[in-house]
Amino acid sequence: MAKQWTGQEPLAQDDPEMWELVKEEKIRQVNGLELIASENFCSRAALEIMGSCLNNKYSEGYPGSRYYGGTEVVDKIEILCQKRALEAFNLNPEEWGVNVQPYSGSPANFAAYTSVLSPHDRIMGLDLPDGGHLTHGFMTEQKKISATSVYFESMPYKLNPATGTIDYDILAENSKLFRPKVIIAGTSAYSRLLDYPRFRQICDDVGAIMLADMAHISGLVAAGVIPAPFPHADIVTTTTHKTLRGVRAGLIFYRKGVRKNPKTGKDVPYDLENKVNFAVFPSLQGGPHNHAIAGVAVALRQAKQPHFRIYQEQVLKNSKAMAKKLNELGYKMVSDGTDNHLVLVDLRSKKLDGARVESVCNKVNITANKNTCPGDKSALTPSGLRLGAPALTSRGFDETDFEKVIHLLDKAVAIASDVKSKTDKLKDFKEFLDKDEATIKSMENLKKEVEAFASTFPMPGFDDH
Ligand code: DSN
Repeated sequence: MAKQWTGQEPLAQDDPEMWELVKEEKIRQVNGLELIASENFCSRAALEIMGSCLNNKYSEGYPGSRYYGGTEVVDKIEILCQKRALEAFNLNPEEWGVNVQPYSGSPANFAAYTSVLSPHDRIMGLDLPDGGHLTHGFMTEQKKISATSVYFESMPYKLNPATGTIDYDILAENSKLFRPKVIIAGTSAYSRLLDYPRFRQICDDVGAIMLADMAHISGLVAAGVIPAPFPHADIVTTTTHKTLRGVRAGLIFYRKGVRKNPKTGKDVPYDLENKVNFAVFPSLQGGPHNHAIAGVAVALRQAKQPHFRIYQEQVLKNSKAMAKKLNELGYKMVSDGTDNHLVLVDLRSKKLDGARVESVCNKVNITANKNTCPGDKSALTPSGLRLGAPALTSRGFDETDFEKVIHLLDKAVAIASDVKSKTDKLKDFKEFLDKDEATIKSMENLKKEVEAFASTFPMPGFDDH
């Protein structure tokens, strides 16, 4: 008689098909060069929490006020996560509170908006082609794309094409005409630091709430290696799995106490706490993901350790090393360099685009993403390639290793260039990559070189490496 299923069977036995796929992905990650700027390799400790019993618990509500029983332990976990979130960013609990329940960055942003905005209120965020995020109000001439442009009236601000940096003067001018209720200081593909005091000034001039989305840079901020938005912003959102290197989730920080009205000089009390908490639950989400909250707490504790600062310093050094090597090899970058964890390569000077280079990179196990550059018309064949240092730095790559990474990327670009000269549309280009024997051979050789290099580095969080 067949043995009964008990629920104790390991994955390899219970679902061998899925086990094989996870193994395949593990091999891809270990053997590849991960350059996606928003990705990272989470610690083993935080990953352990994601597979723990905390996954099983429902706990709608907040600590001390839940809609289910049995929440004594998850209450302690959520309170600990809140405490660590404030500590990680050196925030005084009298001045700042935090909601740790958002499932990720997009819901965190949506909840933050709905906490202070009514439908059709106005927002201004950096346009997506200029380095902003979808959730900062993205729409095209034809269509409102993000829910944040469907439910709110969105007017983007842009980069100055001459410098590749945010055009604060035009933002200031347009904000006086548009009168937004919220201005978002945040980016998804921008390699320079944000001028938070300038954002504050612009917000004050029009009476707007300043919302900083620090998702990409929150690890750098926690380590104190770049300026923090907290001294200037009213609300700060972040994901927890990018430079912060935790499990996938989101956080919303909100001001408490009072703020001086810059025009009248009078103290105005903040009323964000209840609004933000209500906007997350019950307005947007259901039960919090307690395993993710605990995993975030583990990562936030790590963010206070000396090794974390060393790591973030190395991320900055590696990003600069990438920019320097790219420059030496004749690549153009938006804003000509970097102050943070990423570079945005503008492939127009190589008569190429991000889509073609990304396709070749994928075949040789270099993972990067195509990205729009200022002035791009097509999101399908944008000119840019976004390259980030956080993930490989977590594997111990230093500046010399990043030079080698760019050298390997340059070989992929040479293949893309050759194939482009022999093909027409993107579809032909991709078909050629799959069919042309000489190209397949050069990609196989490059893949071997990439994998021989990448696989020698350690991989945090994995058992068998
Ligand atoms: N995918 C993340 C990014 O690249 O910014 C967030 O959506």
